[in-house]
Amino acid sequence: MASRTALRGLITGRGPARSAAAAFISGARSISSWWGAVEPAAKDPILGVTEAFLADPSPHKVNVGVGAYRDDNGKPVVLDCVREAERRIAGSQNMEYLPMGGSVKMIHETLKLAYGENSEFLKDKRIAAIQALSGTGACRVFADFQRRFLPDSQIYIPVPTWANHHNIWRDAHVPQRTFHYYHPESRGLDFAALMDDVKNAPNGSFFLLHACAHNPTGVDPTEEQWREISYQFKVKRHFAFFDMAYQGFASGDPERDAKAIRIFLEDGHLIGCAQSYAKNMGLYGQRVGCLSILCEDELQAVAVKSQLQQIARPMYSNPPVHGALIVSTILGDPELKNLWLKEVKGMADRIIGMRTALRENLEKLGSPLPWEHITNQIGMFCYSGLTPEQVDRLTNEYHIYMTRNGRISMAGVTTGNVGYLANAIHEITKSG
Ligand code: KET
Repeated sequence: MASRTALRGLITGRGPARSAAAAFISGARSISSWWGAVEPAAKDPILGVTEAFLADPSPHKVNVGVGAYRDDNGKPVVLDCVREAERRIAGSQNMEYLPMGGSVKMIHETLKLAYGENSEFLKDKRIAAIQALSGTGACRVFADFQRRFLPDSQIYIPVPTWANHHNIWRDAHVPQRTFHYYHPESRGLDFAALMDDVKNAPNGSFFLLHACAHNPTGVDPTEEQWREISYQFKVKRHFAFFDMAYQGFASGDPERDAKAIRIFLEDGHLIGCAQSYAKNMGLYGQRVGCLSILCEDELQAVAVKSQLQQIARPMYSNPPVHGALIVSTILGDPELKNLWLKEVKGMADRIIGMRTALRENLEKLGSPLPWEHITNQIGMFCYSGLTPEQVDRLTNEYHIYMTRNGRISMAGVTTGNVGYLANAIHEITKSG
């Protein structure tokens, strides 16, 4: 009985039950001290929102937390190109292990998306690449590689960034520094401060850059600004690591969304890149992505790839096979690839439509606040400017779930809930 109360306390983390949990834990410690000191971990700021949403019985609840695309009925989407690939694969797939580095065919198609269809680097075999456990896994293997071969290096991370970037480089024991990115007053890029930070960082520093559709701000540098950043990186001999989790979601066209990377390549940088098919192919739970590092020559690429594989082997041995086969089936067939491009554009367009609808609804309600940033920002998210306390009110009073930094996943906004969302935002912001 006591232990049941204690366990409930441990789960809910509240009141007397919480103390009962503590007492239970210290009692347990006398029997076995192994895990007695383990405290419950803090909730993840993004995935914790999904947990809270799922636990809410309200029929009005809205989830604009995690960056996961929904159709206009609020339902998860399996793309038609994926369904067709599944149909073609059915029956022919065996379940054998992939090589440590993953599917060669999937990697080849994936590199073409980042480096260009006719990339000389691909032809010259200068890119060391492995299939990764989606974008997160790609970042993590890179961070471990950085730590292993350049143990004195640090990573410069934008403020703000995707919360998990901090966890990834922390767990890889790479010291973190930050650089200016977002300018809250203008709700745009703080380009001058960013450039100062790039100039003031020690020569040869590592920078984490969002290739497009910056998360959480929805603010990207312009092409001209990317050129200046690339130039300054060249002067300072910095290393650019691109996290590209949203290729296609910024402009609706994956080729255009690779522009920042292409500028760096034109300028002769040896970049690193994390790619993910979670969002742009809707393969979230399949965990399929790619880590690549552009090297000086083929020999270096062979060595680097072998070391990346060596990091993967004791961690997860080899990556999952099914998602990789879906990707290579789609991208290896011109007809399916075209269908995919059309569907990516469709997702991006629906999000743009919802941006306009949310802004219009707020303006129609007579909101005294400016909301142009909703339509100026791009990609999956709107960095609304709502404070953590305002977000708490949205959740507690209106059952609207989002991250406490005020980020709204526009991919979760629909024709059916945009009015409700706008009204709730208006109610909690109208008094200033
Ligand atoms: N990078 C960025 C910038 C990013 O936003 C995500 C996911 C990832 C990498 C990793 O995605 P993966 O599923 O490993 O390919 N972001 C959303 C989901 C999450 O937090 O895991 C999000 O921000 O909601």
